[in-house]
Amino acid sequence: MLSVSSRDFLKLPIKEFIIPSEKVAHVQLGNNTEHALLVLTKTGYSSIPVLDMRYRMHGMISVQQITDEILGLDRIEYERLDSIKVDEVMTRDFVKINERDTFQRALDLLINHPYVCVVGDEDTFLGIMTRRVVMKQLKKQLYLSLD
Ligand code: 2BA
Repeated sequence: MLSVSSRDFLKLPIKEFIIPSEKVAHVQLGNNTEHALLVLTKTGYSSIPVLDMRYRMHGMISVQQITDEILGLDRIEYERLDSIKVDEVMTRDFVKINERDTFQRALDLLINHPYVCVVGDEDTFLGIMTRRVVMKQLKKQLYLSLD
């Protein structure tokens, strides 16, 4: 049974748990997939957001999507990377969340997604909410409830 404080906790706005945009690795629309693969490999993340020059959110791109795109019959065709744009490969079907949304909404979404993008007006990218952050907060809350 949830304690009252846990119920209140679930209703908290996500604002204070967001990883802010300036700390999130991203690529831009129009970048080629060679650049995207470089950013993904250097940062170690498997998927990152795709933004435009005005920092609006357009999609997400992953290592898996890129390698899938250049998979030939019996080899990976790396030489094609510079001619394929991020826009051609990224997924536009992504989950977004508002900074006024509750922790509970983020928790529900993060069951099926490793991270969700937080957007403001006109899809302006504000940052991400990740499973790791949610797990850390849940752990804190659980330990508090045991005291
Ligand atoms: P993944 O890249 O698949 O990473 C899965 C988990 O592995 C991460 O979970 C984190 O715990 C760890 N991890 C991976 N690369 C890391 C790194 N360079 N530094 C520290 N830890 C790393 P979460 O932290 O919950 O992140 C979930 C997903 O959110 C990541 O999935 C990634 O797609 C995205 N992400 C997280 N932080 C990001 C950032 N600063 N920039 C861009 N994307 C980020």
